[in-house]
Amino acid sequence: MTQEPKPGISRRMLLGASAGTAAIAGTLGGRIALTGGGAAGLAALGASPASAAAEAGSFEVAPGQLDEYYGFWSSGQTGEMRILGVPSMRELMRVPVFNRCSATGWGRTNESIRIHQRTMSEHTKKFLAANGQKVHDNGDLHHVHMSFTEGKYDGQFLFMNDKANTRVARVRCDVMKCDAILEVPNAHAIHGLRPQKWPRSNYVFCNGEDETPLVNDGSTMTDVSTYVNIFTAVDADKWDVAWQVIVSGNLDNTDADYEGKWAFSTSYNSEMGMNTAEMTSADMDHVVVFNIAEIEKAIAAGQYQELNGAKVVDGRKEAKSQFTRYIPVANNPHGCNMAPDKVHLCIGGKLSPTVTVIDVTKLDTLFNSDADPRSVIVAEPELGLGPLHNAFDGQGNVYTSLFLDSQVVKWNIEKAKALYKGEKVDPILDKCDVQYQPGHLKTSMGETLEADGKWLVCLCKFSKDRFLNVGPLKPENDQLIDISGDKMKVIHDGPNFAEPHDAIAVHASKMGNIKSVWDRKDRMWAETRKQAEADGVNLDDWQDMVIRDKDDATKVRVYISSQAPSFALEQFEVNEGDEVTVIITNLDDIDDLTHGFTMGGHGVAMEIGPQATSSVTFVAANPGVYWYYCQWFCHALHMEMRGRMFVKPKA
Ligand code: K7E
Ligand code: CUA
Ligand code: CA
Repeated sequence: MTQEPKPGISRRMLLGASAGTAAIAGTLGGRIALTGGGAAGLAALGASPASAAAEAGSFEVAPGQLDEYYGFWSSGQTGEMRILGVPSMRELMRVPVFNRCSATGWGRTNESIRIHQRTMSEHTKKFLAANGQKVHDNGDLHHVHMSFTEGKYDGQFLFMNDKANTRVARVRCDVMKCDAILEVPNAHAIHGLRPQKWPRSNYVFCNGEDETPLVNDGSTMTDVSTYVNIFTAVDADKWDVAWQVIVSGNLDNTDADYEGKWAFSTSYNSEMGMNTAEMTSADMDHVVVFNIAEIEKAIAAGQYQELNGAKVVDGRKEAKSQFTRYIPVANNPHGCNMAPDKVHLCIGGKLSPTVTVIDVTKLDTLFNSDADPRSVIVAEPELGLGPLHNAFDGQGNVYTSLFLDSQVVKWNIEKAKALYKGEKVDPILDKCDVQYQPGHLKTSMGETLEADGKWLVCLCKFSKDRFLNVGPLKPENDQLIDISGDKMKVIHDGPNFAEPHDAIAVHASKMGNIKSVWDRKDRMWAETRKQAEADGVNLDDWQDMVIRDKDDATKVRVYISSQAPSFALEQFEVNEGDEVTVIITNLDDIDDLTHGFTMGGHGVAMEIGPQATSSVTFVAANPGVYWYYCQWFCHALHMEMRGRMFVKPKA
């Protein structure tokens, strides 16, 4: 469905008018009222009710109204997580994770560097030392997923991957800050990532995509027989590796079942090829099934090898273990999505125009008998060109992105199964053009038992002509599609920056524990508090201190509290060459009263939320007067919220 702008009709009106009959009405704790009264909605925008009737139907999240869903978006190579409102598609927040953030100081403040450094490998430490950096400041964040309790989102954590530097991270939902990053050993390029769904997210499953020698110490590049890929289960609470499995072929996307028994991964390189021709040479690749109970049993019995601190078992085909089974599927599969009916696992064919449907209740027989591994396949409908990912409406239907066809196809699982059995039925219910070439797509609550079939976000890799030209680098296009009726309807074009791969839409009722003010004792700055205590400073008090370290006279700690519109300290003095740590505590406890600290000319800026403490360390290399200021607009006298650092020349 296309939306041709007409003279005299604003884009906003078009949005209001193009939603078909998809009026949504909901209240949520009295906070949310999304009303779909066509005529009333348009009248509020100053349009005539007559034109509303002509276009039929309406939806609107008017100014001051709240969205029904939180959308958690990945940002690809930007390295952050984003929060959007759905269905308005308004961007609400950016949460820096693997990237450096100029606004919040993430990746530069001591608190964030500690989180980054806590689990850094020796290899990375050496690399960063040689390159003069404190942490990697790029990431490639593809997949964001929320923690589950019994198959439903529990609003506790969000988990995400960094393909670029083989890391996984956790974001606390109560404050929407990253609190743990793990560099996964042995594996390379963590791509697919999913939490366990049942009984809760004890594990986060992580796919290593890039093959390397198991012991990657530079002894060979050419002996490809030494290359492996690694599947990792991360302990979601400790944020450390629980166990790893060596597999045959590589690993692309992953998902878990609703019984806590299995994890699944697609592999596009069962060939273990080192170039595109080799990686696409076989007729079939495979889906790996991981038997969680069998792996846990072996780990508990000590039947594993330890490699770089991780417990590793061998699940390769030739090891003939009870850890894995390999189900052949058409060459170069991609998406891996477990349906909320708890039975059907859908595998995107990518090079094949099909989606392969696996009945997970048949998997036990694969582990207990010599059954043909393909006997667990119950449907393989041909849907269109380039099927990548699958999403669900909770009513037995699947939405599959067709990359090459630039379409979303809606199809029915039971009909596809009937067709597979030889009945003459067409499983395809609808096709919808999208702009253009979609990758992931996600339905509201669709990867949980509470899939509600209301909205579909379709993340298109290209926007081409949909927006004003902004130069050779174009935005991507995240489209919102109404799936509440029989026919899909594109409601909204959402330009987005490099490069969302995946998103989830979580009903706002799941997010009740988000705070507006920090807890003064928050664990994020436990180490800073400890240092303050040792220095005899009370962070909860309106005070200021400049303390020279007892053991290292070149180290200075400057404690400053802030209350709009002032810093407790209007000036301080250090010596040329000192390593200065500025620790700021925001004593304001009002919603939305964030202060900042920017030290002019020193590459330093940070956010200090209400009741938060933040600290940053820099070297005062050059003598002179430097102003510091609050860069977060906080008061009518915000411009005046500044002070001076004097750097005294060496004698
Ligand atoms: Cu989930 Cu883009 Cu990493 Cu498919 S991947 S598109
Ligand atoms: Cu404090 Cu602006
Ligand atoms: Ca292949």
